[in-house]
Amino acid sequence: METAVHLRTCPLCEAMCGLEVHTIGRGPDMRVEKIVPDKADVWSKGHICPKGTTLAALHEDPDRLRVPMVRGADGELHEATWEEAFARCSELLLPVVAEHGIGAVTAYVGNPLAHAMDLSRYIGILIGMSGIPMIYSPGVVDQWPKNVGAHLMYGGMWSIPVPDVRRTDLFVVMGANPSASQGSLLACPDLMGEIAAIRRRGGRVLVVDPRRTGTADKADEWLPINPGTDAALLMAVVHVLFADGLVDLGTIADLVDGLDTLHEASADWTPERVAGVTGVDAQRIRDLAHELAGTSRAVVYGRIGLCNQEFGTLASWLVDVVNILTAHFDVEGGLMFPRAAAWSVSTLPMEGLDGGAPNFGRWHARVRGVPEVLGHVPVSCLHEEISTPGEGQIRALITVAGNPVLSTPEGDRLDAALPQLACMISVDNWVNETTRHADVILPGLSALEQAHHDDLIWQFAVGSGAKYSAPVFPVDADRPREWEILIRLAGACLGQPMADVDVAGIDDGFFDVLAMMQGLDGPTLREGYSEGGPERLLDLTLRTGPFGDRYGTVPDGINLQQVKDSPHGVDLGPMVPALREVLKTASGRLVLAPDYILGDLPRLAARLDRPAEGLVLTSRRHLRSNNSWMHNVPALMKGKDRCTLLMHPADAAERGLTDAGLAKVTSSSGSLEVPVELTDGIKRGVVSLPHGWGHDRPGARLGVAGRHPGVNTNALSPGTFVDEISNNAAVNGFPVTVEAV
Ligand SMILES: Nc1nc2c(c(=O)[nH]1)N[C@H]1C(S)=C(S)[C@@H](COP(=O)(O)OP(=O)(O)OC[C@H]3O[C@@H](n4cnc5c(=O)[nH]c(N)nc54)[C@H](O)[C@@H]3O)O[C@H]1N2
Ligand SMILES: Nc1nc2c(c(=O)[nH]1)N[C@H]1C(S)=C(S)[C@@H](COP(=O)(O)OP(=O)(O)OC[C@H]3O[C@@H](n4cnc5c(=O)[nH]c(N)nc54)[C@H](O)[C@@H]3O)O[C@H]1N2
Ligand code: SF4
Ligand SMILES: [Mo]
Repeated sequence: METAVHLRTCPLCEAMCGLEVHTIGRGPDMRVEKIVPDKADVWSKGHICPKGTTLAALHEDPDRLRVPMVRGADGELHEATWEEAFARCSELLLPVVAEHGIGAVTAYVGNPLAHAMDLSRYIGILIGMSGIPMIYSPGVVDQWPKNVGAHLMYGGMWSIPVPDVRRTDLFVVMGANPSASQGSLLACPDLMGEIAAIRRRGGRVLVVDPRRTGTADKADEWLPINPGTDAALLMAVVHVLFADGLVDLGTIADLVDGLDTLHEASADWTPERVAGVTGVDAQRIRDLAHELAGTSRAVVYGRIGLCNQEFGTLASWLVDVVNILTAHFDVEGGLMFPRAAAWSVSTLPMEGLDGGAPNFGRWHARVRGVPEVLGHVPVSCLHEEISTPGEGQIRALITVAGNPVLSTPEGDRLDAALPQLACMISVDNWVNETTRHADVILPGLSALEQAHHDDLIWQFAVGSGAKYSAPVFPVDADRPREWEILIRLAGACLGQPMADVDVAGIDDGFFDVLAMMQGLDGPTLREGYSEGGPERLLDLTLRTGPFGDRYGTVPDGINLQQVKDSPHGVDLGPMVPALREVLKTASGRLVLAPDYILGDLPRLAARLDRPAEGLVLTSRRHLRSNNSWMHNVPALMKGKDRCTLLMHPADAAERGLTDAGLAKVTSSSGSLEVPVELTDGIKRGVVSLPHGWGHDRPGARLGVAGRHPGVNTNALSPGTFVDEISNNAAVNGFPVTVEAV
């Protein structure tokens, strides 16, 4: 039997691990024998997690869609040809646009697109060219506070600095659990290995989290904190830094505006004032400020626990502020700006937004009336926009790689609203809890059928590099690729039947626009390519990126062919100071204390006096899950039930609850029943549920997941409980009652 080894980068999370995919057989009989780490991968050097080996299972999953699905007269989804599927999309979408205008159409674009070769690059066309006035995304159940901070402080919503973990000696992790997530807005293979290495070289690692996570278990110290109070803690750290004369801006002092404003704003935020609400001792807060200021290489890192909470923007902004005030910004071992080899079309500046200016509220959500922030309103507005009649009602929805019924607040209400749409088209590989409502599902390819080179993820990587993976399995040449599907959908939004859309022409135009942004002539450059599509864009963005050959004018620069010739990847070195190039604010300076963010301090101050709320719910992740979509992989579902309510034994005893007993959890939005798991590794007053479960809906086709359904925590998440200045959902820290069933 013929055997082969294919080198691939795993597209499932930010670690970007190099894999060896061993196949046997050839042609249509070829199958994967095993997947093992690629020890020679220049980036991951042999790191892997249990998800990486399941790419074959995902490819072979009998539930994965290989052909489009179209809803028939019987109300069921049936397999269809691509011609039939495109025709049905046109038949449903065109009349909506013709009768109600493009304002009646919206899209929800989900997380996997950030990791996908085609989708990450061509989503720009669906969003930019279709005329759809606004889209929804889990960005506001994720990192929008960071985007707001970056926009206001550095002048670019995607200019997000990351901790230089490989060269730091004090790593303070707030609201992140890399032992499960493998890092987020922090691409670094084997983060837990880096944490061990910090400790081996005599450094310290601190974890600030309501839960003693797998990361806290491997750290020097776990600092339990009450959910939603990190901003108060960090304001007190800032207070101490000023009060005790510890402020040092280091190498960037000449670039920072707003120091005095911040000093003034932090004047009454003493550790004693916040100790009660945070649950962190005042002396511990003082010591933390001194430790940070006194360690030459130190860094504070905040992630989803700091974003998905009531004061997400303040907390995320303060993480950067504390690093800036302690000379741990734009220097080795501190918070630094990555330099991706290929620039990402997804990070292009948004039309109508000036970096550094809080020009939000350019429009408001029709039903809830909330102002947009960086183009987004809370994703929980979507169900109201569908179900509330009137001018501007949403009648057509396109979902791309998303499962908002499980992944977004008030998912249940969205579930109930989706059948009211006149047209729902999903670009997705499974019939999941959301896409089961679609009129047409247009599937993409499995990871092993596509080429791969990360796009967004390198923008958050602790080092620069490039890694290209060729497809393992061949695919019929005439099978529409996802990039083509997105172009056709954009055309349909403009009133053209999907089959008639000039895919190549639009693709050429897209290339030309991107080339023009680099001061290059697209039509001339295109003569050098035999075909269009994502690889041509990748080559353009690599060649015009910071390490590129600029089409021959930079002698040692890189291009896609060179990357392809290096199957284990190209290492382009660690992060280097870059603030001066990154800053795109109107003043050209770093805005330390944006008025827009400071304006939220009174809301935080009011929080200090709010009485304790019984129990509050938080979220968590598990290494063998990936948001809502990998519970159909048998190997990942082995072992005990993971969808449990973590609870402190003393809180349970007060309510007559026992380990493994069933509890009823109720919030202002909903109620569900779930088994309890007792642990002393959670702060009293806090309970924790994982998200991405609730696979028991009729019509979904996820055989394995359906046998381990779990419950949907987002049925409990109140849609209006948000970080008000970013519109980001606060899925952590809302009150719930828990009682024995
Ligand atoms: N309570 C709570 N809720 C949360 C979070 C939390 O911490 N707590 N986290 C939030 C975060 S950070 C995120 S990012 C969101 C995620 O929310 P979503 O972005 O909605 O992602 P998923 O729920 O994982 O759904 C991903 C979908 O993509 C499909 N898919 C997978 N690969 C491909 C592909 O290659 N092509 C196509 N076309 N489709 C594909 C899968 O079938 C699945 O339907 O969840 C958020 N929800
Ligand atoms: N295995 C796996 N990996 C993933 C994903 C997955 O679902 N599974 N999802 C991917 C995605 S889309 C993302 S965005 C990343 C997220 O990656 P991370 O940010 O590392 O997310 P989590 O692992 O959920 O860790 C968040 C932590 O925040 C804590 N927390 C909750 N509320 C608060 C609070 O108010 N304050 C503080 N200080 N902490 C709080 C929680 O207890 C939890 O331990 O992971 C990515 N990687
Ligand atoms: S950590 Fe796991 S899921 Fe993430 S890239 Fe590596 S193998 Fe894939
Ligand atoms: Mo995410």
